[in-house]
Amino acid sequence: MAPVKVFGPAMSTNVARVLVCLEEVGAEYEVVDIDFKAMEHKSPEHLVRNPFGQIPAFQDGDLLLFGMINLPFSVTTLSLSK
Ligand SMILES: N[C@@H](CCC(=O)N[C@@H](CS)C(=O)NCC(=O)O)C(=O)O
Repeated sequence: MAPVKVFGPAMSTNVARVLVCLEEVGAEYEVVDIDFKAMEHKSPEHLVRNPFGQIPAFQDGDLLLFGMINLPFSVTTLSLSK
């Protein structure tokens, strides 16, 4: 299974929360840095991932998620698919 992707700087608290959940379920993941200084979070590419232009954003194959409220869903899905 391809590793899931988490978009955002790993030092961000909200990104770290996603990473903690992924560690908890033992999922393979890749952190894709988003350069805040370069306003990469407002770029057209990132707005596809998160229309609010915020981090974190989460990708599992074709599934794109944003918003911390989606975390339990995504982590449960990952747990069940292992
Ligand atoms: N409610 C959001 C919070 C995410 C958030 O506040 N991200 C901040 C950085 S930690 C952000 O992207 N700020 C940039 C902006 O709002 O333009 C979520 O659940 O994902």
